[in-house]
Amino acid sequence: MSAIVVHGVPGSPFLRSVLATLEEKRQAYRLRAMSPGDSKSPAYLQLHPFGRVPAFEHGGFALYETQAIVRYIDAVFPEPALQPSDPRAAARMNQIIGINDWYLFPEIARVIVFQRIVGPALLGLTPDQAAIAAAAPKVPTCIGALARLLGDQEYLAGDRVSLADLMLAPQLDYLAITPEGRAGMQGTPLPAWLARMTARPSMQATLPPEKLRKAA
Ligand SMILES: N[C@@H](CCC(=O)N[C@@H](CS)C(=O)NCC(=O)O)C(=O)O
Repeated sequence: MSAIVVHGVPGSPFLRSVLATLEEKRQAYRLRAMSPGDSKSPAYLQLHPFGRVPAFEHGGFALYETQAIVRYIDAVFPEPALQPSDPRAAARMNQIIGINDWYLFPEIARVIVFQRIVGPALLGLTPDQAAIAAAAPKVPTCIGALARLLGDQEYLAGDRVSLADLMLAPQLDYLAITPEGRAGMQGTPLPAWLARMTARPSMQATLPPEKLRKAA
């Protein structure tokens, strides 16, 4: 089997989704660890023209966009299946991945997690309180929607872990250690789900660097 290479900045939640998916599949991979500025280098832009992480290579096939990568991994390495076969459960999984890509990351995590954790820990920045205050009112809508979709299920798309869980857990693992995220998740089933997810060997094997975990 061809070697898998994943490019990314350690600590990136999208990178962690790809690595945790590979861990769930018990597939070996090589992480090409990048520094934050490297994603805009001419060499990396050949792999990912939008200059984001992660990027993925498998036997001459190069791919970017996390949800495309994790779906590819699930297709190429079928066991254990990480996408439900039931059409409604699959639709829920896709809906939740969409919520991550359109609302949770760009409107909330990219601001609050960056300002409170990533910027201070990796770039020495001081949190921009105005940016945090502008993003905070969006937390209840997004977290509330995710909590309702989870309901009393074990995992986001039903009783088995799916790509929705593997996309969301790295994002919420960070958000949960910010005051805004903690308050938003309090009283919902999300903390118990997150505890279940973070206890999985795949999530334990892909923990962010310690300085990021301690920064919140
Ligand atoms: N849609 C992309 C988003 C990836 C993304 O935004 N990654 C962040 C790190 S978690 C990044 O590259 N940030 C650098 C930047 O915004 O320049 C995906 O799904 O892979």
